[in-house]
Amino acid sequence: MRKTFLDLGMQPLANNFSKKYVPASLRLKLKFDTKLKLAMINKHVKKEKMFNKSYPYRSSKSKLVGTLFYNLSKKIKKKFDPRNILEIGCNDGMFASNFDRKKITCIEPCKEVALEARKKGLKVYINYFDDTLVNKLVKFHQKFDLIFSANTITHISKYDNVFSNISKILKDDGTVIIEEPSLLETIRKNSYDQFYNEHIYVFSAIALQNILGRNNLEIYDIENLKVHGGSNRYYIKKSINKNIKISSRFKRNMMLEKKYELHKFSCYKKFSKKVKDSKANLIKLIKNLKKDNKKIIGYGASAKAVTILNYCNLKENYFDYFYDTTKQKIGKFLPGTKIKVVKYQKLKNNKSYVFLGAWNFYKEILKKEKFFYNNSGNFITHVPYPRIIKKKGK
Ligand code: JHZ
Repeated sequence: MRKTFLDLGMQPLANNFSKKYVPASLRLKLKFDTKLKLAMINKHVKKEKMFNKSYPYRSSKSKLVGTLFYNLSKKIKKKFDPRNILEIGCNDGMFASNFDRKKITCIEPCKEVALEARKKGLKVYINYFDDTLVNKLVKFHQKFDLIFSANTITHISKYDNVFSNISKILKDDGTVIIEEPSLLETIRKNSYDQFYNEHIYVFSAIALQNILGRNNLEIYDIENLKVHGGSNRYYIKKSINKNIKISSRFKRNMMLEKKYELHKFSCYKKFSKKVKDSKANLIKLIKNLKKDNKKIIGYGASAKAVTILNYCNLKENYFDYFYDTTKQKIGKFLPGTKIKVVKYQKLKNNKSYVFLGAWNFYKEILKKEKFFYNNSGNFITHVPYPRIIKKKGK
């Protein structure tokens, strides 16, 4: 049974940046699957509508992501020494380019992004990860020692199909490493903006283990990452592989999730109440600033920011523009609004208020914007509750 716990109102496709105003047209609700203990959105948009040649997101826009990928690649080489690796959803090749090109095969359905990865000398299948491709992979590559995927699996609607296909192309003693937003962190931070049309689920370790179990796979270890607002890196093996023990770190994570009652519907009801309060408080904060004739701009036209602005109905009446470094977003409207994305410039005007659309890169941004911050510039965030971030001693 799937029970609704939150209504995010009318939402657009969060990455549909366009020169033409496109109103929000998706009624997005959040549901809890009581059998799998899975939190998910109610509507699944066709993949071709979301992930196509105009997809704007580039993982290489964040230095932090680059560093994490580099460090992980070093660990993989040392610990697993894989003969062959498959990356599902390689984006512009930021992770894969840390490896010997002969050893890694990538999949990326968004053509323009995939071509950028190919320019880095990578072998990239411009395809969705589906049955046809998996059969082709089995035929041409045999099976893989290591399969990696970051922020991709939650974007694919048929979870059983994904994992049964992964199981098909993984060697019996192979490892799967996936990184996805953490539901526990989403709830702790009240970052409801982790749910949008692309994030069909936000996994708890509990829910993911339930799905994997149906597909002859299991999590054996976990790392909690700060990136993307709080993610988990799951280490997965085949259930028949008894040579690897389940780590105590993973057991502790499961216990913590149970303590927070992520397996119970009541937890989501409480979350929903907190989200509604957050919405009311953010609206109040922004409206008060506007009443005082303050200029408000956004920093980072993220999919998450799109979700917040549409949920709170805070649009062009409140924000002058959003800064972003992504070429593919500049000159276009933030989906569902008439707010323009403009080319990023270092923050100088400390009279304006800056809403952190990329709140998850707060530390990286603060370093970049030292001048603004040190000279009484004001950042606004909604995480973990709506507020103006004050510099210590200000
Ligand atoms: P960012 C995307 O979500 C989409 P988004 C996707 N669905 C997903 O799962 C996650 O990524 C992983 C800009 N920026 O990364 C770049 C600056 O302008 O939080 C981005 O447009 N200056 C695949 O879109 C945006 O902000 C900066 O200094 O929510 C951040 O988007 C920095 C650090 C970022 O992901």
